[in-house]
Amino acid sequence: MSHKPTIIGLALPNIPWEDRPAGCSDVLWRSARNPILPRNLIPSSNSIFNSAVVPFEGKFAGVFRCDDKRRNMQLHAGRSDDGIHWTLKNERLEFVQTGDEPFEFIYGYDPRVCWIEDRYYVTWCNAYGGWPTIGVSYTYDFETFYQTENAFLPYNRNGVLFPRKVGGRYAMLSRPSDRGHTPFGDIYYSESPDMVYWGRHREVMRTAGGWQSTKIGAGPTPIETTEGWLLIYHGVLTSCNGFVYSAGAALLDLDQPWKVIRRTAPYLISPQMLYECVGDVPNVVFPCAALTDAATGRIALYYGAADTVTCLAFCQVDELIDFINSNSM
Ligand code: BMA
Repeated sequence: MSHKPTIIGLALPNIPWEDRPAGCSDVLWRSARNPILPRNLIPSSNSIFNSAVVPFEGKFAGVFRCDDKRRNMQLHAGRSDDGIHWTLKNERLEFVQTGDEPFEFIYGYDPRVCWIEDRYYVTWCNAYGGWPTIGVSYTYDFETFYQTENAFLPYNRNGVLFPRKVGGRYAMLSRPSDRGHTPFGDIYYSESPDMVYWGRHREVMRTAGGWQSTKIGAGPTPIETTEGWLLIYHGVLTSCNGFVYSAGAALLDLDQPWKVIRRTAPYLISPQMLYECVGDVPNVVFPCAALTDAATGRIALYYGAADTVTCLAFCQVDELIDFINSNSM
């Protein structure tokens, strides 16, 4: 490659950051402060994980998956000055209904937050009549959240928006699934002219060997780079002790994101630290958000660990893209 791959986007000088520890040769390295959100940060929470954060008014805001002490899956809004220390509302997020048929909130989990044009969109796994599909809402201030139409019919999970229109239309990745703990799953691409009607569905990628052999699902909002959309995604292996959730990365074509340029054969991160291996669901790393600084190429990746706590890891975009190129399937 003749030039250094870079992020196409805004600078974020206050991105949370720690240099790669001495002696570490991994392309993605964990924060020494993990887990950054403990499971009991707010009185109502049993666990806080698989959560999404974005830059907001010079600081940070986010939507967090907090399972409550009844073990119901809830979404909570949060704020932070530095992306590390968070203040979460103890009460779950309530949606203002915008449609003619108000949606009852039954459960919500695995939120993603994505700035598009003039607002922050929140997508999540939303129960419609009790079955999972992709909920859609938007907010301007992380105080009031307006719920719109679900993107798809049940059963679907891991709905992840692109941060700008592609070919003149909004774009979303998702993972059609089933009513249970889905033992299959591939990543698909869909387009919408208006964020209500979704179609022109395209297959992006299927399961592959090893860590990504049972199912795969998009993670954070795709990151626009000079080499394509950088997609960090989770992959699941079925071991004799159950599912193991790891994460890898792919590069998707900028104009036709359903076309995979390359994708990693090895994982970038798998459950290895105690807080990833021990918790309510052992052996899970589940990325849902990434902060990026286009000026330095720094990426801060937020991921849930063991369905219990929220963690942070770091990488440099040029090193990650070199890794994808030299470890491609
Ligand atoms: C998936 C989702 C995730 C969770 C994972 C492991 O189906 O429910 O929220 O992290 O299972 O339990």
